[in-house]
Amino acid sequence: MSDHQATHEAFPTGAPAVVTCGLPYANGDLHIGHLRTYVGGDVYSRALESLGQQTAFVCGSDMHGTPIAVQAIEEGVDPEAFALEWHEQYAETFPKFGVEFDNYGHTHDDTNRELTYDIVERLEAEGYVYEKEIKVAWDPVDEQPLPDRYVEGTCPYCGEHARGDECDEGCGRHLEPGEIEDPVSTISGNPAEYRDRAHKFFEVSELSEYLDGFLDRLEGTSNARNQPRQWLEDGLQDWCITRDLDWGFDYPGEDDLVLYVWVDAPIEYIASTKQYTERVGADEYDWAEAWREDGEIVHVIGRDIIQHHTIFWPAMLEVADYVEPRAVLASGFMTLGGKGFSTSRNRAVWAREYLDEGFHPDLLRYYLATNGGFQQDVDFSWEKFRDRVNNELVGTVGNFIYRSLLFAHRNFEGTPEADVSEEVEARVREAIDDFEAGVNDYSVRAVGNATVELARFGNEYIQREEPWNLVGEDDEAAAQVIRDCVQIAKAVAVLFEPIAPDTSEELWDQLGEDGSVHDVTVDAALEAPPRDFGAPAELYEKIEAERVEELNEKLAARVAEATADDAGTETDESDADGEGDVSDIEPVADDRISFDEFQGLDLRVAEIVAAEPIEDSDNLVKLTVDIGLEERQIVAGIKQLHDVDDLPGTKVVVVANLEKAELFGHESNGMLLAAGEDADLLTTYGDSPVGTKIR
Ligand code: B3M
Ligand code: ZN
Repeated sequence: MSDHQATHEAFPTGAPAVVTCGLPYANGDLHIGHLRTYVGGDVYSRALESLGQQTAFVCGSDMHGTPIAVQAIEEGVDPEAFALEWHEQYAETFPKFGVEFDNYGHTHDDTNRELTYDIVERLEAEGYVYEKEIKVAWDPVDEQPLPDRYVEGTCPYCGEHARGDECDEGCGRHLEPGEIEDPVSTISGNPAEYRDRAHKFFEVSELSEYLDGFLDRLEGTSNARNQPRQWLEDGLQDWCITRDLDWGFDYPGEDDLVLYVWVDAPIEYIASTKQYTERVGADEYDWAEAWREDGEIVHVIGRDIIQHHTIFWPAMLEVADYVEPRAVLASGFMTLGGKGFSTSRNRAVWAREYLDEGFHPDLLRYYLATNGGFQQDVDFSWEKFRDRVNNELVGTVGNFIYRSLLFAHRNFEGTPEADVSEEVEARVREAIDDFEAGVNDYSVRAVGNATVELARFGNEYIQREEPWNLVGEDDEAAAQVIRDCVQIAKAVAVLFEPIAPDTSEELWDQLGEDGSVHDVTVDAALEAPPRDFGAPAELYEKIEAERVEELNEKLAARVAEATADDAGTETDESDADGEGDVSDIEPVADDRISFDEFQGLDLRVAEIVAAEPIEDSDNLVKLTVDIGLEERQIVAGIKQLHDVDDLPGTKVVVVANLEKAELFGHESNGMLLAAGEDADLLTTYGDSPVGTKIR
């Protein structure tokens, strides 16, 4: 369930929706850490369409700014040609993962140029732009200005090493020109000095009150709604919207200033929607209605660019008289061995590499969309990927579909003549409700789980009803069970389409359906399947353990190499993705407890002796735990991170004097300590024997 009161009418609404994904800088290969946001956006927009919401899903390449200019200089090529090449590669890569934008543009084209100038002129006309002398970093030897990523140094807020434009390794703040301390050129390595230059500023500080109200209305993930509160409370600074740079859109009327990349980049969301309308016609989708009247604007981004999407961008939209965002979904980062993906250090699993390994894109989509909550940081492992694929896609979804359709085909040549039972109809309705609730809670994970849970029910149902024992004995009863199972299979095709578009289409064909499952809405899950269909084929294939071993070896070698490179302190030039962000950490509780109260906790070293998963629960495991004095049964929600079979033998820390509780009908006598939403189990550093008291 959502953790806040929804402030807008629930989806589907009568208005056109726009779903966007953060624009990738056109400067390097895509890795699966990037794909997490793009798959998330794609799932979300497909799910909205399945609810009957009119939706445009748009994005484009970010061609401007120093992330492009610095890379192009390093490679000795023209920035435009450099960026265009990457742009074309992205445009080809996304569809290979089923990420199908309605329009994929780029920021350096005429549509974006016109809209950008129009919006900047409105900001000026409304009196929100002024000029001010500021200090900018300058290379005194090369005689050139050093904007943003041309310079690095020390963050004035937290003291960490930072890029000129953001504190990527520390507090995550956006840094204004002139703010970074001890500046050094990233191009020449020369120590920089500060020189006075006149620049344009957008008066964001005047919009604090508006933004305060905007944040009250904003929906989406809680990180995107809560973090900006702090920035507002600290007081907003005006925002420098020009740079001393050759690459970008010229600032209107100024020869030697370009617009800051973060001005024209989000405007591409509008430009890309406009291009979509230009292609399909305004009757089909009207960009102007969406952006100027009453659209439902949903931004899907990485959590490092929350500030740009919840402060600068809505401020621009407000002054220029456009529709404000309805929701921002900010994803956590993907890490490898606990560290951020890094393009320049080759610490990554590459998008292309994944496909070259021969894996189906839907497997990765499922893993990315449902492994952990959207805002959680997720450590990638092939092991976990394999677990999810084998247990859920193969074991639960694929297994149910294949056994049901095969039985139906062999015994009834398709769908048996019968009406769906009340029980199964109600269960399908429940799955549709879960799906719809997932969309309104902005949870792509819940959208995915709705179908997996339905398939799990399907397996239990067929197991319980044993149609194989009914055939020849009670054919009518057998027909009823299989009729129900085929209905569930059809519902799986419809409801799983956002997560696994390609295999859902395949299932749709296997069921003998016409057209594309992409074009139907969730109601189709309750409509009767066609009478005849042929022999099914397995939808998903198991991944063997040896494959994972191979992949792990490759990856471990790469991570070791990248980690060795990290011994230096240089920052990553090309990545927007970094590591832990202090602003994401829960604040320390206000109420202090006394030492006596602490002593009241009886914490013990213990060892897990046996573990079995609890059916019907996503995370709960029933454990037998040796606490030295006795063995206890404890129920713990730890399946997220831990493989149940690996648990026996693990040393843990137990609260031994906690009240007993009953969870899913099982007694729990004590509690295990674990960290975070993943429930990362606490263990001991040395080998203290079980029963040892912890103080
Ligand atoms: N190009 C990439 C990033 O900072 C940046 C996003 C623009 S979204 C309008 O993640
Ligand atoms: Zn900082």
